[in-house]
Amino acid sequence: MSKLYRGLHELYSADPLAADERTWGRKTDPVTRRGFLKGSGLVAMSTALGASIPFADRLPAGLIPAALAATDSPFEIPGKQGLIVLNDRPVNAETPAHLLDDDITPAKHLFVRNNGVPPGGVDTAAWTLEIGGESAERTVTFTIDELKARFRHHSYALQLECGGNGRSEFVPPASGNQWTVGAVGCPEWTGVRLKDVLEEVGIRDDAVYVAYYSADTHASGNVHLVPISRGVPIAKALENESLIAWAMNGEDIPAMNGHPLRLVVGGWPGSVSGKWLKRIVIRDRVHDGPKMTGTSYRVPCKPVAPGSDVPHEDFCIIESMPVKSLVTYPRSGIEAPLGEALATRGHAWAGDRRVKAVHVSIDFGATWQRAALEKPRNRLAWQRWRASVRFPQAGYYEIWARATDDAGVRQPMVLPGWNPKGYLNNACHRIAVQAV
Ligand SMILES: Nc1nc2c(c(=O)[nH]1)N[C@H]1C(S)=C(S)[C@@H](COP(=O)(O)O)O[C@H]1N2
Ligand SMILES: [Mo]
Repeated sequence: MSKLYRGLHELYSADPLAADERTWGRKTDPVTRRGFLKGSGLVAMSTALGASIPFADRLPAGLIPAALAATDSPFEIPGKQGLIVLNDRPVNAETPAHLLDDDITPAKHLFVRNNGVPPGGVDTAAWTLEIGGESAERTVTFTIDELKARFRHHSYALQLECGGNGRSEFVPPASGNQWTVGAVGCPEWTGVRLKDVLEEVGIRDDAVYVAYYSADTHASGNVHLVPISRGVPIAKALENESLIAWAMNGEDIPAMNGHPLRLVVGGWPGSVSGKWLKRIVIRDRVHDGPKMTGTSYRVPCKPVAPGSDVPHEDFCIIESMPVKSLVTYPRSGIEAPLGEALATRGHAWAGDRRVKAVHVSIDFGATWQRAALEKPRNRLAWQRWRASVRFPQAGYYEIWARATDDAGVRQPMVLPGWNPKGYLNNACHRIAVQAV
């Protein structure tokens, strides 16, 4: 087996669906180890341990018991079957590309990116959201029921992608979660417009930025530290699609994705979409919370040579994410019958922009064919593409997909713009197919 195939098998072997698909090489047992998530996974965890956990209520949310963490079989997070766990302290898990095939990403297939420890024992009825800050006319606190009663409800499909998605391809490597391609998804979110709530409270003329504070706690256990508090320029906050959401796909947002309330600011790095939302501040300056300053979610303002040491003052804050696409069908590693057309498909998205075209190649980028491309369901939702490919003779092929946005910018074939923290890798996605 080549290195590529070994990599693919390792990546996909955690998927319990693997057993009933034709794939090359070694088959691993379905998942045997389960991650522990407070409230939802206790029974599963006890079963896996073969013992009850007397101090379960003291176990930090998301912590995987050492008895299970010590083996090297893959993890599974209850409610997130098939996701690949990259880290359990804090929990970070990504979705294999073929599990992102749905137009609207189901809750179980939305990646999890936690910077700290999620709040336990959430009481939705008692949850409050405070709106304030130096550029707010006043400070107002809302319960979730008040938000629901006082403002119009809106639902949008909004794609959410971690700024570090694709980091694993950086050379020299960048530290942080080694996401491959699956820190992205496009669920349908329901809530109220951030704009409606901010305007009700009152926005002063000197407002520059809108930022969040949340209920998760710092992984170190230090209660004085905030794991993450980020924001966006006021214009982005006031867009119609910037939501304070309580539902995902018509149900409560999953605990790991921010229940009971979160921000969803589509098209920008996922880190601006604050989960477990407790406070919003209208700022008279660029927000300076944790993970806003230094080199977090920033890239060199001008391109640098790979491995460069970049002075702090030469970094710029990431805004819109770049154009990108995924091949979500077929699953990498399948065998395709020779002589038959193979229907392939995926999604494409482009941050604040729209995708204008998607092309696919089966000859390593030498020639390209144009794929059919659907309109987004709404602004800032990903777009479905489809193409039919035919393999001329038996052997090994790759399907490559390449999207172009409405400003004419298209995905590079190889890692673009190396940067020290490993953000914004929008290189083309490739999957392997064997024609037989
Ligand atoms: N409160 C809080 N909000 C957060 C985070 C976090 O750790 N804490 N992670 C951010 C990051 S970096 C990303 S990419 C997205 C991930 O959202 P998801 O876990 O629902 O997929 O949430 C963002 N919002
Ligand atoms: Mo992120």
